[in-house]
Order: sequence, then C-alpha cells, then structure tokens
Amino acid sequence: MSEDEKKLAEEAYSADSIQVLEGLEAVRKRPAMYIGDIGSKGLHHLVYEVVDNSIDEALGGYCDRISVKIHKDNSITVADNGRGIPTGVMDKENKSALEVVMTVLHAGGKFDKGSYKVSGGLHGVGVSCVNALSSKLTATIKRKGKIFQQVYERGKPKSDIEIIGDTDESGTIIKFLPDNTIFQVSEYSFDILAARLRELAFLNKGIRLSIEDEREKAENGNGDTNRYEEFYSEEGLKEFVEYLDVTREKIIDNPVHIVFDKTDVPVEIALQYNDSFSENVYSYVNNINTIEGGTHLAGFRRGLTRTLKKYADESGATSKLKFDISGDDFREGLTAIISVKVQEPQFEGQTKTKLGNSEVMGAVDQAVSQMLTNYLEENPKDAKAIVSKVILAATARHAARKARELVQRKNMFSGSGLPGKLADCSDRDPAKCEIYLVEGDSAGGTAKQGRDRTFQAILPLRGKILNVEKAMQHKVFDSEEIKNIFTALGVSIGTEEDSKALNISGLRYHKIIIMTDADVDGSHIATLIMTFFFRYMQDLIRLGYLYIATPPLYLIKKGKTEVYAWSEEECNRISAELGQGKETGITIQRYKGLGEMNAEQLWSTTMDPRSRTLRQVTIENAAEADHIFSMLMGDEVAPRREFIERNARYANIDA
Ligand code: 0RA
Repeated sequence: MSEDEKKLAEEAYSADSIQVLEGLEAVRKRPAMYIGDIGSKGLHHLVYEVVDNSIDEALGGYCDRISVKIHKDNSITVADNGRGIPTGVMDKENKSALEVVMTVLHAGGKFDKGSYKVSGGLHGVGVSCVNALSSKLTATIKRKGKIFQQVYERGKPKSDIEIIGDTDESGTIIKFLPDNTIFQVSEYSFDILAARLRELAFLNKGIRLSIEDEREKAENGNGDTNRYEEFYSEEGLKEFVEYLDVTREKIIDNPVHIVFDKTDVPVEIALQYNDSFSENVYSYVNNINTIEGGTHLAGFRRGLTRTLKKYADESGATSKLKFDISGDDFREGLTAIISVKVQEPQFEGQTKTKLGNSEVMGAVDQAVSQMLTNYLEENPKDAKAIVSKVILAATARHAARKARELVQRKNMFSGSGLPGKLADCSDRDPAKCEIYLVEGDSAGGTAKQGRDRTFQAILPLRGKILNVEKAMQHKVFDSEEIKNIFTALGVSIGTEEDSKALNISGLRYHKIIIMTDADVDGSHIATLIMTFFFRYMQDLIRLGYLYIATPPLYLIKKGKTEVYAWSEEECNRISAELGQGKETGITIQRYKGLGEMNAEQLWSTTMDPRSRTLRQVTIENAAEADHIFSMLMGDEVAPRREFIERNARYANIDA
C-alpha cells in the first residue's frame, strides 16, 4: 500500500469511527432535537425513555414490575424484572450488546427483530440518548446467574462491562444523573412522574409500576418510609375511564370495552357516558398521548356517530325529531380512551402529536362499528340510556341555537366590538401585548392605574365566573364574563364539524395573565378561570400563553425601608434581617387582597416585567388534568378537600 493509500484508509477508518462517536455527541450538541427541550419537560422525558424500554419488555410478556426511584441528588433509578439487556459480545462491533444499546443511537430495537416492539413514536430515541445526556449512568444487568455492570459518563464507557456478583434473578437496572451542564432544571417532580406511571399502568394492564421518592418522607408513615406510590390496573382502559369519571354521575353501569385485533392495527377503547356536558376523549398511539388527535380519533368519531345514529333510527327513537342530530350531540357527556398500536406511526401537526397514518382511520372505525353494534344489541337498557342522552343533547342544542339567533339579531343594533370593561393597550403587536384578567372591579381599577398602557390591557371580571364544568355549552357562551373574554382576546370558537375548534388567528395578546387575591376565594376564582381555559381554549395553554400573577403576601416595613415577601418563610427571614439592629419598629402587613395595594405597589410587585414573577400554566398530562379539574369543580366535596389538603403546601392556599 502506498503512503497515500494508507492515509486514505486511515481517514476512512477514522471517519467511520468518528461517525459512531458523533451519534451521541450530536445528542449533546442539540439535545432539544432528541428529547423536546432542556427544561422540566426534557428532564422528565429521560425517565419516560428508560421506562418505555421496560414497558416494551413487559409487552413482550417478559416483565411485570417496573420501579422508579428518585434519589436525594435527583438522580433516577429505573429497574425492571425482565430478561435483562443482553451482555454478550457482538461480533461486528466487538463490544457487548449492552454497550452498543447504551452508546449507539437507535440501537435499542435491533436485537429483537420482528417482535412485539412498536417504535416509540414521538421521541422514541432510545436509552442511548439518556446516556448521552447524563453526567453519570450505571447499567446493572441481572442475567444468566450473574450481575453485570458498566458505568458511563456523558455517554462514554468508563470501563469494560464487569461481573460484580451472582444472582438467581433477571432484570435491568438503569441509574442516571441528568447532566446539569445541559439541563436548565434539575429537580424531578414526584407528581409529574407519578401521573405518567399511573397513565402507563392503565394503558398496559397487568404491569405493576411504582415510584419512590428518597427526598421526601411518606405523609402517614412512621417517619422512615419514603413517599411511595404503586400503580396496577387489572382491567386497563376500563379502569382508566372510571378514574377520569370518579366524580361524575354515570349513565350506564359499566364502561363499554372494545378490544379489536382483527386488522394490522390493534385497537383498544373504553367509553362511558356521564351526565355532564363535556366531551373528554383521550387518544394514544403506542402509549403516547396524541394531543392533536388524528386518524384514530377521526375513525372513532365516525364509527361512534354512525353506529349510534343507525341504532337510534332503527329503534324508532328519532322518528319524531324535527331536526338533525349533530356529531357533537353523540359526544356530550362522553368519556373515552382510544389506544392503538401502530408499527410505523407518522406524527404531524404543530407539536407532532397528531397521527397521520390513513390506514388507522378504517381500523378504528371498523372496531367501533362492529363491537358497539354488538354491545347495543346485547345491552338494550344501556343502549336506551345512551340514545336518550344523545337526543336530550340534540334538543337542548337546537333550543339554544334558536335563542342565540335571536340574541345575535338584537346585538346587531347595539353595535359590537371590544367589551366596555376592557382597558386596552395601545400597541397592536400580539407578541408584545398582555392582558390581565382581574378579579373584581376594584382591583381592576387599581390595575388600570398601575399598568403600562402601551402593552398591558386590563379586563376586570365579576367575582366568580361560571363553573364551566357544570354548565351546558350554550350556557357557557351565554355568560357575559365569558363572552367578554372571547371578544377581548379576539378568539372565536366552533366550526360546522367541531363546536370546540378554536380560531386564534385574531388573538390580540400572547400573555394572558390571571390576577386574583392571594386567599382561598382568589385561588378558587383562578381555578375557575383555568378550568375554563382548559376546557375551551386548551390551545392557548399549550402555546404557553396562560399565566398566573403572583401578588406578594406580606409587606415588611422598617422606617423608610419596605420589602415584600411571597411566603411565610421569606417574611420571617426578611424581618429577622431587618431586625438585626435590635431596635423595634418593624411592621408586617399581611396582604389579603389585591385591593389593599395601591396602583404603584401593584405595578412594582406584580405587574412590572422587570420585577414580577409570572407562573406559566402548563399541561403535563392531559388525562390527569382532566381528573383533577373534574374533581375540583364537581359536586363531591370529599375528594376536593383531600386534594387541597394534599397540595396546600405547594399551592398558596390559605385555608
Ligand atoms: C433486547 C433483547 C433482550 C432484552 C432486551 C432487549 C431488553 C431491553 C431492556 C431495556 C430495559 N429493560 C430491558 N429489558 C430487556 C433479550 C433477548 C433474550 O434474552 O433472548
């Protein structure tokens, strides 16, 4: 070989090896491309990624326990009792399979070709990404009588795979510490992880999932036990629907459960009707919540509408109706979960959570049509209850439409435009503009004086806005306060097919800020407003436009010094600091309401972008949020009290 040829060969070799290395380097360079973001979402995503691998092992029938532990330093251990990641040396790579899985992008699936595994979907980037983004990761494998271990730092092996002991168990244990030079946040939330594990337990029946938090002691334990929760569902989606509807009054005794494996796309659905007026349908593809819906949801709606309409018509229930039943009417008071497994999912839409595969529409439509037709025939009592509910919905909607047409005609003369109560800002660029939704006219007045009118608009709201959780849709749209919110924001709702479709092309503000008193009533009002946005303007929350203002709770004064505090601890610390000189003269004022501040104080503490703290409202888990809102706003008092007591230490609930 000539010198040149040698060089070329060397280059080719190093290029080859660099490419392998570049795999994980690329993840570290552009982490958001692989896990969504480097904030709280991405941090939690690391756990989901590892758990997903164990779930795949469980779906193959090899594993029935998965545990997650949050350690004191916010490192995480995920352990399962599956077969264990293979540890043998692979000929081609000359490395153990474990090392390949841990260090090569997307290598995870390639050992088990043609198996149960469906590609993870949304991110589904594999455990190697977690490795790349961890300052340290330890993989411990129990397999074939031995315990194997390998340690990595930032994705690179620190040593060869070692045998560290004997065992008669099998399983995979992954412990990792997210790299704090990459993530903006390092703290894990027990509640966020628990909600996802609960969801996974419902979506994959028969797997026991647990979470333990070493940072926190159990509430009712003897002082030594850590906070712990375990999730297990015997009946899967059926129990998921019951969980979502705990506080709602059901129309049929048991949820309808549809399992349909006759096509290439396995479909599972559970549905229940309740006496509320909202539609709560959640869809999943390969265990991922498809927030924007897609072909599986379209197939579900089509199958449901057609089957129920046919049954209603044939039973004679609709013969006297003088108007058509709309698609919406079939879904009023409906709670349902749709779960499909798709080999190669195509995700579309703004947040890549809309299923695009066209073949899935027919599969779900067929599943619903066949199974629901059978169900209705075999359960005539339930069938009758559902049909009555649908006809009632249609009748109410028809009556409301007529009434609204009258109102709209009246409105034509009163001249429309922005609500009279709105103090608008002068800037017209939505990206720069904010609107404060303020509890009460008096605080609204103070806010109007205190604001910067170039970019801050104020809309005072009368005390308690309508509880949308308990009101029919037309009542919601008839509410003066809610109409004001719609017109002030410049948002409209409803199309022919979908009465809840949101049109935000006219949105006038990119920050919508809820500002209420810092007491029990205030937090209740904030919850009412959030519930309204969750049910009717969810897109605005998803876009990150909804915020909560945080007015201070205390003003500490000493002479000319005035310091604000947002919590009791902060107040104590500040008064101790001010009290250093020993002479008295410190006064502490406890703010109960916004009205106790003057315009200047409200501006400097709560509205001035340079000094205020806004809390962004996010939806971590739509199904869990649904459960919580229906509980907080429903009839039953006990679960609400329990929730508030549990969360009082996190929220500033002053009870
Ligand atoms: C491929 C093959 C085999 C096991 C696994 C993957 C596996 C991966 C993970 C990730 C987390 N837990 C896991 N458990 C198992 C085993 C193949 C065999 O034993 O024949």
